[in-house]
Amino acid sequence: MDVTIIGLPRTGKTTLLQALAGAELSGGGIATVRVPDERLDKLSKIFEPKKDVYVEIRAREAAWPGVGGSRRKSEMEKYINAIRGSQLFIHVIAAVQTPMMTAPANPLQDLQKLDDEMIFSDLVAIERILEQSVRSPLDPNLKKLLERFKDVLEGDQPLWTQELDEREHAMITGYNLITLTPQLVVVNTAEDDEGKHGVSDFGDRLHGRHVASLCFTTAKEVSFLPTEEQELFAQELGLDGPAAARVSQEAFRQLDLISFLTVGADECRAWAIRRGTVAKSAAGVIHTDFEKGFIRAAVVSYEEFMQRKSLKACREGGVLRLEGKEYVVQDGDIIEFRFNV
Ligand SMILES: Nc1nc2c(ncn2[C@@H]2O[C@H](COP(=O)(O)OP(=O)(O)OP(=O)(O)O)[C@@H](O)[C@H]2O)c(=O)[nH]1
Ligand SMILES: [Mg+2]
Repeated sequence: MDVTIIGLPRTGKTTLLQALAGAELSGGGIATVRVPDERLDKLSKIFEPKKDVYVEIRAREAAWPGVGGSRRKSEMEKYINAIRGSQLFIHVIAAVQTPMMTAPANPLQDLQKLDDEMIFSDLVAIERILEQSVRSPLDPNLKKLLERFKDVLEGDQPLWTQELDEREHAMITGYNLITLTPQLVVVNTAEDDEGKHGVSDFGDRLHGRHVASLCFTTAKEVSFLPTEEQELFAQELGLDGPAAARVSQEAFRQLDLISFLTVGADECRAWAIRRGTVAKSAAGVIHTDFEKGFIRAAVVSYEEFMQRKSLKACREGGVLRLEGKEYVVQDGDIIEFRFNV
């Protein structure tokens, strides 16, 4: 999953990225974050596979071009290229005075400011497309959708608030509208204010976004420790856990993702899918051949499995179910796909 950290200057974006990566970042600036998964930890202990593969989040930072004034088209293009393909924006706001900040921290105002900029940017983009359509007419359905979006934006609402069906989604993705990408809000707090900034601080300005709050500098220090020590140190500091764990958990919530697991002597692995995904599509996340040749899925829940600790015992105990292509995969399902190639 690709995510981009956005936010006003000096809010702590780089610090968060380093905290997620657990290291100083090299040139490319991409942090690969392993989504912690206790279930996979435990399954790997049982199967002792050659490798275990966690869900990965690739995160990078993109500074919004020229806040509050001069913004050249080339800068905007650069920005759009930098964020292309992101499934989620992590919108960082600061509730703590960071060095070089010129005014007292005001997280609500910052949130509003960047939201306004992004909404305005989409509005300009849509107006441009509609103007051009006078000369080369648009598909009537696309035009209708753009007009609907224009109304939404003019009402100061970002586009991620809109439910789109698959057809609408396909029509609009090429246009790189910035507020179509869902966002998670992450608040950079003072050390003693961890977890204190929540939904109630921002009210309806969140437009449905989830909020996580943590002290980025502390999070960075914790993440630079050896993995075994991180959890303990976080506990001692009274933190909810390491940053990578907390932010990825919220990212999953924001995108309504769940994970299913595959197990075996070669590999134990976690896979992220949207809640509500049916077995046949879940198979396609692993391999298109699995989806095309799908026959059945043998499924056991993680909890049932852990009572027996082997697939053979699950089969014998009658808890390994055979499900068809329409089965809605549940969080923590352990699945073995049967397919034809
Ligand atoms: N005191 C304090 N300083 C912080 C905190 N978070 C970040 N900083 C400092 O604030 C400065 C800016 O942080 P960055 O992470 O570079 O912020 P940024 O958003 O990436 O900044 P730009 O990329 O320049 O827009 C750095 O010197 C950080 O060490 C914090 O929670 N407390
Ligand atoms: Mg930075």
